[in-house]
Amino acid sequence: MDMPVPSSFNDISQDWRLRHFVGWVWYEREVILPERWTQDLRTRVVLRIGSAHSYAIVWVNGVDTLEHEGGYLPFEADISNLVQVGPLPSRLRITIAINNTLTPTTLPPGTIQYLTDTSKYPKGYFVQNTYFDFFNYAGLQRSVLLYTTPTTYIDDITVTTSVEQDSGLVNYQISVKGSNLFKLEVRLLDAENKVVANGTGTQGQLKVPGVSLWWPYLMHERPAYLYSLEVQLTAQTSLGPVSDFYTLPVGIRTVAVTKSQFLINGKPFYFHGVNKHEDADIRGKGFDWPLLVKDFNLLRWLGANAFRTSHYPYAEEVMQMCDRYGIVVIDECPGVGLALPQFFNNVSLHHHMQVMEEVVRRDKNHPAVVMWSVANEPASHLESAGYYLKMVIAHTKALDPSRPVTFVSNSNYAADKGAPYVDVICLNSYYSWYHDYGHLELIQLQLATQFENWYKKYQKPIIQSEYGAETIAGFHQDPPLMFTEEYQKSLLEQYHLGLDQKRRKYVVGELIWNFADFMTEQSPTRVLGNKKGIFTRQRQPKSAAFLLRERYWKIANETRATSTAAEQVPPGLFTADQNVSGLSFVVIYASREH
Ligand code: BDP
Repeated sequence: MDMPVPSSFNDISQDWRLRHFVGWVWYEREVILPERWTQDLRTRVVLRIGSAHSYAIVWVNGVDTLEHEGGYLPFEADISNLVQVGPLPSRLRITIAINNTLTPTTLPPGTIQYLTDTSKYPKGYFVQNTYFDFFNYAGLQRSVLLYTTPTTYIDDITVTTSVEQDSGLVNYQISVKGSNLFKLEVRLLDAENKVVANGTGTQGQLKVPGVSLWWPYLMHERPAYLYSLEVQLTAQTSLGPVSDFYTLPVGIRTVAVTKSQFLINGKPFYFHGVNKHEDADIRGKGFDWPLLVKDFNLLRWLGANAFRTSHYPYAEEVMQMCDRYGIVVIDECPGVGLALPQFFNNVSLHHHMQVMEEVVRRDKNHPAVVMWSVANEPASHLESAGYYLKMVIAHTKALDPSRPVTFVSNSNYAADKGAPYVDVICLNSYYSWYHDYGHLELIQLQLATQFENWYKKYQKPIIQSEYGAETIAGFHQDPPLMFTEEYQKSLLEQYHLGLDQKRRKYVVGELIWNFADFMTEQSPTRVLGNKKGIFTRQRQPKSAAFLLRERYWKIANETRATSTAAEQVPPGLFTADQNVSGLSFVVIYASREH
């Protein structure tokens, strides 16, 4: 059958078996390569898969080329040897087999359960059990690309930044592959394309006097300032000279954590934002530009300055947008559903560390990423989980000493075995929803107890990383009853009163669960998915969105590092300036004066 890429395969067909399918699916297509790709042997041809959920094997012209475990990160292979042979035109058959089965050693983990009572189930009947609350969409959910580089090429760039008085410092490290006979020239350009610093060689430090820092959205009159690092490679190969060029957006900023604050550029930062999912009608978790730009416009409308990539790394285009819009990111790996003791084993630990390597390698240069999250709600009261989290966190810190590391807990403060190793405590709680449901009057007391217990024990800044209520858009009851828009609003209001008690002390953020309604497995407690969104799955606001918008703009105006009068009110109209891969245009549809 025809299958669009990128898209999840589940909601595309009319066949219910495909929607619930567990096992191997096969994608295949043919492409004809341009002659210059296959005839010029100084060209390297690469096949890159943005993500394949969850385990993938790739064949090129029937040759087993590449395997990858883990659904939300990219992988690639040099296929030059396979395409620079044989007659023209160079026809390429790409075959990708994908298996969405989750096992105790995948991330996220899952179990396969065989149901053997033949009076109820046919022979061989099994179900996939998962321990997380979103639908296990699968397939080629991000773009599959063919691209070229010269045979000697810029393989990787690592940038870290710091600030000294009014100068920015950009440390770079460049890895070149293919030859040792090369020259590297490095230039840093400002937003007006003026060269502000330059260097040579594989590593160095660029100094930017009078630096424009990268600030989060609403924290400064000029947020998200990006420089461009241009790297020019010239090299000698046995077939003659080659050159490669790469340009990397660079935001100069610092991140630090104290006992009670989260600092960006030395100023206290308060996360007021959302948790998201990659999720929408029909495409499932398939990457979609219109959806993405709509989501960013909603975030800006809301006055949100941050989100967490609950519960897996999002598409790279999302991260690029965050850099450009100043939306701060807690970058979470797919360590979700670590609910059973058998999931904390050595094979899983090794894989989890490898996944962190892939996340850090992919996202290390994004100024928007200010913290790594290695897991969501693991069974962190277990001794084995304590050791496991300690190891994953230590590994992540070794990979990137420049950012704090956390995991998101829903354990009791006294029982949690992972909290000693995090820099920031992230807590999920659902008072008056999963506990004491209907009793909104208990929220403030229970929230105060939660914060005080955790802070007293750990003396670390705390983020309320989830709270919320299931809400069916259009359901109304006053006085409020569960599942209505009034109940969601009232629950939020009670949480906000509790948060306000602590937010100038040691609570450094609040992230609503969830930005939008999203699909889950079917269950008696889910009505066509999880309905805790403040927007519907189609991105229309519930009443709570307006409540949150008022709050976020108010907090932003209070906590701004510097401010201008023009930005004291939520802008109804603004200029959209987008220039990221696959989306390169500027639309000016109204000026502030109108
Ligand atoms: C939290 C989970 C999140 C769920 C949410 C809920 O972290 O993935 O969707 O609960 O139940 O515990 O809505």
